[in-house]
Amino acid sequence: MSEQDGAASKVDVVIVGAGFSGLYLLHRLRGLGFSTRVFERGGDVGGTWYWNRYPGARCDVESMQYSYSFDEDLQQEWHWPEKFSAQPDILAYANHVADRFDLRGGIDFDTEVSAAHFNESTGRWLVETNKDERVSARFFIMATGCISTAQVPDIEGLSDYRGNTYHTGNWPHEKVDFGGQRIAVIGTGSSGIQAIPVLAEEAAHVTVFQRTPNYSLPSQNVPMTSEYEESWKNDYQVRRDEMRYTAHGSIKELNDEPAMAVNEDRRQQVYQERWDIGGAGYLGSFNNLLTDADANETAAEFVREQIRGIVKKPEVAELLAAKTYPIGTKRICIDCGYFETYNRDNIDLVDISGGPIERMTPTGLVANGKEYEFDSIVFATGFDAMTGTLFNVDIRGRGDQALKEKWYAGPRTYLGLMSEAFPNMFMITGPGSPSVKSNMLTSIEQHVVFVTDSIVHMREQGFASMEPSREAEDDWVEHVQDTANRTLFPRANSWYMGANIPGKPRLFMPYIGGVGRYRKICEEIVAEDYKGFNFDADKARTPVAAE
Ligand code: N01
Repeated sequence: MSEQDGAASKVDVVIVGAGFSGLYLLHRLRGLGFSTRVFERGGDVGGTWYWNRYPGARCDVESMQYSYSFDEDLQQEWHWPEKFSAQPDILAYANHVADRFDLRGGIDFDTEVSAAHFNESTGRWLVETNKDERVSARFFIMATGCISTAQVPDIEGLSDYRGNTYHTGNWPHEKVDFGGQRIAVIGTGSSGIQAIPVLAEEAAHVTVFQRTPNYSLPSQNVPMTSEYEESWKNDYQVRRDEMRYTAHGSIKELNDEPAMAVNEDRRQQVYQERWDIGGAGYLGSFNNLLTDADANETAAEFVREQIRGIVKKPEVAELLAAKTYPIGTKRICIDCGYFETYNRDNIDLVDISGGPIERMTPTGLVANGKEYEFDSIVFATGFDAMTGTLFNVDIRGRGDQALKEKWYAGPRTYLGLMSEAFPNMFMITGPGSPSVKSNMLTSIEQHVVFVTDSIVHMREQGFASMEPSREAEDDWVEHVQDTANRTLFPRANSWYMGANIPGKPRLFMPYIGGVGRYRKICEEIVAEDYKGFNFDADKARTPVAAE
């Protein structure tokens, strides 16, 4: 694909995705006077909240914190109905933002970017869509989210099955009526654990196929109270600033002492208090739960004991109690009555840890040598996370190098923002940044500001392109891995490690050094004249300017 092949329009920036990253990018770049095109494969805004409409879907970061901070009026005016919001409320918020800042008209919906090639002679990206449009852009930004390529396992005979199939990450827009149906749910990650209690309320019978049990904590979700809302709104500036320098981009109290520094009674008391409060703050019960295996085991065992207390059938409770990896090293799940659901008469749990689902049949599936019949099958089987969506676009940088080829042994980025040999291409919350190990909204805002500030810097300095040095990238990749290797995270077969996708390189993809630490590193890099980035000052090429 070359520019002579007929690029129709020219813009400063092409943005892929109209989720929370793409919306804020569009708003900010417009305000700075850059011309933009935004392509979104969905029919409307919202990204992950547009696609993940399964029953029970909600966010497990508190809404007062899982929201934009860039506009004071917006954060003062918006009202969240619950402490942890349900998917429809978060999607309504995304739509409100799109309308409030008049963003919708700047987005091409139902349009997928299929390729983006960097042209070395012009210093521009040629971007191609599935609607055969070609756009030439100075900057190319992948704002496509970290968990947006749904994964249906390659089970023999999948196409033979004649019932309905659904994936939690690609749920129909119209209400699905499971009334009177026998349904299967395959997968017990965050999505399955949220969906199963709601599905069990509705369906005649639910059979859950569990490959690996997950640690899940109660959300203890409650309706928003005016006192709580006001406590945030009266203090938003201060609290948002605090969030930006925390470990996970949200305010959760960390008990800054090691688990073994207190006696057993005190440990149990701390765990009980945190369990009762609800949410992921449980993992902050002590400061070494994710670095010390013995400390971790005390927190894990407390959760297993809760499961044994909730689930009436002891053999089911034991199957649900995770034992093969430390708590928190697979994404912690937050639920509304998940374990309680197994006390219902209309649910069965099938352990498939000993071997995969053997095959699908026209009426159901075969597992552990037994045949099951279902009216519908729900795949809650996760995503090709962090890299899958980047690889779905044929991205080629200098020397026609494909991103997929460069990253064959794992993602290689500087700060999770850029990759060497791909000039002027940015990723929002890319691999190697805190991304999925943080409150995504905090990290998205930081990346959007970094990227747009960099583009403004280039405009002011008359630079044509920006790209990390190979050395800076190598050092960062090593730092990301070293940081992960000092924790317990590599011990779990998680999607953080790429372990859920057959053949995917096994390495820890997000940066676990902490949101605050990462932000300070970025600030220092900018203060040191964008240390580690090379700028092409070739004035023969068009310097950055609004077109
Ligand atoms: O996906 P997952 P998810 N046969 O990969 C199983 C975010 N999120 O959609 O553990 C049988 O976690 C797989 O088994 P195993 C959040 O970051 C957030 O649930 O690989 N089973 C696992 O049980 C989350 O982590 C929110 O052995 C198969 C499940 O399917 C991320 O999205 C809500 C299988 C997949 O779990 C992804 O969550 C929802 C197979 N062939 C999601 N293949 C909130 O904010 C996979 N599995 C609350």
